[in-house]
Amino acid sequence: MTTHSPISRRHLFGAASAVAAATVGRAALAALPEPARRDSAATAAPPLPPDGRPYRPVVTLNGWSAPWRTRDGVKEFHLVAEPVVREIAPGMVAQLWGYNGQSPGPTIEVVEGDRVRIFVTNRLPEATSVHWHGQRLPSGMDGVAGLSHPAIPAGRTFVYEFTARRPGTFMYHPHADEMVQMAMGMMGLWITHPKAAHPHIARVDRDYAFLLNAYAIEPGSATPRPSEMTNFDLWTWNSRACPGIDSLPARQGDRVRIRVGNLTMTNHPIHLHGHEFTVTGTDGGPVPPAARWPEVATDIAGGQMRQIEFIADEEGDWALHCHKSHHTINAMGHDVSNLIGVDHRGLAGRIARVVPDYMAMGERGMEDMAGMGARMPLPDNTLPMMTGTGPHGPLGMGGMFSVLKVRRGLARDDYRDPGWYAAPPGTVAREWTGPGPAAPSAAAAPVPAGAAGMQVHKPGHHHGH
Ligand SMILES: [Cu+2]
Repeated sequence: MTTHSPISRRHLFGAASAVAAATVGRAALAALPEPARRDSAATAAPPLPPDGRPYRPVVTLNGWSAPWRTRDGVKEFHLVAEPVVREIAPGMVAQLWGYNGQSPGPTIEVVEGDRVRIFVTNRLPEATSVHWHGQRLPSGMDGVAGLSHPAIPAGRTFVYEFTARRPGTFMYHPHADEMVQMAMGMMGLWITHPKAAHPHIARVDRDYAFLLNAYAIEPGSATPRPSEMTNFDLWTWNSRACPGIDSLPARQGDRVRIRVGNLTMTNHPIHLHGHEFTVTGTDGGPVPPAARWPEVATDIAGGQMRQIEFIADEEGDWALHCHKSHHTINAMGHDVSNLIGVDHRGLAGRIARVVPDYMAMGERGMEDMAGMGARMPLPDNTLPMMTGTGPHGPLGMGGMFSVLKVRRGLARDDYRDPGWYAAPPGTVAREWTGPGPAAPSAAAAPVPAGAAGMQVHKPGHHHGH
């Protein structure tokens, strides 16, 4: 695996441009839409569509939507596959592959019935392709290198063109050396909005979208290890890990949609606190209302997407996270020994003299580590395993964790972090400082011998009550 420093990235960029100019020709290159680029991992305020049918845009968490150019009634986008530098969270950057300056690439938003043309320029050191996950399209546009069309060689630009036939939440990613290219971060979201009122698609006040992804990046390094299948140490949403994932603000009473696509190699049960939601859509399309049921967690398998919806009617700060507890921590960085229940006072210090950075699981669990980020010696460019600070102390979370922030009186399109919830007096769990429990009463009836044992019901021998 080669690694790309920012310097070699710039070098590659220039070299690839020269190759493209020589092979595509000046006239064809002049016809390409200027590729939009973004260097920041902040959530971009969604722009309203400048032309074409109107829609309410999605908010891509820590991401953005691609601008387009309309030519002869066709929406033209330009994706540039290239090495990128992505901040995973403050204190850690990763050298990934992505599109247009970021991983994931920009979200493509179109309207049902739109004719769409996507130019894909390959500035990677190897061939790639783009598969439009979930779309109905001509088979030659499906992006499986070698099956649908030849792979896009390094330095070349290919054109995909099809009609966005059905509304829904979709994804895009390579189908060429995909083990490497997806492990390196090449993916993006595709949203097709309905062209008119749809019986199974509600109008929502806030429409969030993110992809589940995962990286195997050794502590102290910056480039993912693409051969990894199970032992990932960074569980991310849109290539961001807690505390780097932006919160999801909502005005109290808003109807909120969250679209989640999974491009990892395992499933993720996504859990929302304080509200019930229904799954209103999958990558197969909108779910008819009669087929929906309430949930507080929904499992999303690899290659699936789920659209959940709810009314944000409870004010407060509500966790939204993967329910696999190993997915809400960051890189362990050590083979952590399990010493729960073992008194190891002094042991860690003695081992640390022999093994630098040695860390044992505390004999009282690992909660002590939650506030340890600042004190623990960590290799450079490594996130603490449990991190983040809430209004009441260390959060002790990492990975796939963010917060739905429901507030009264937020402005309609205000996506700025409203800060921590100021809970009304008397509504926060607190330490009990009253008297302890009464001593067990000797007057309690003794348990008759055998009462706690198993009762055997013989066939044909009915016990009445
Ligand atoms: Cu998970």
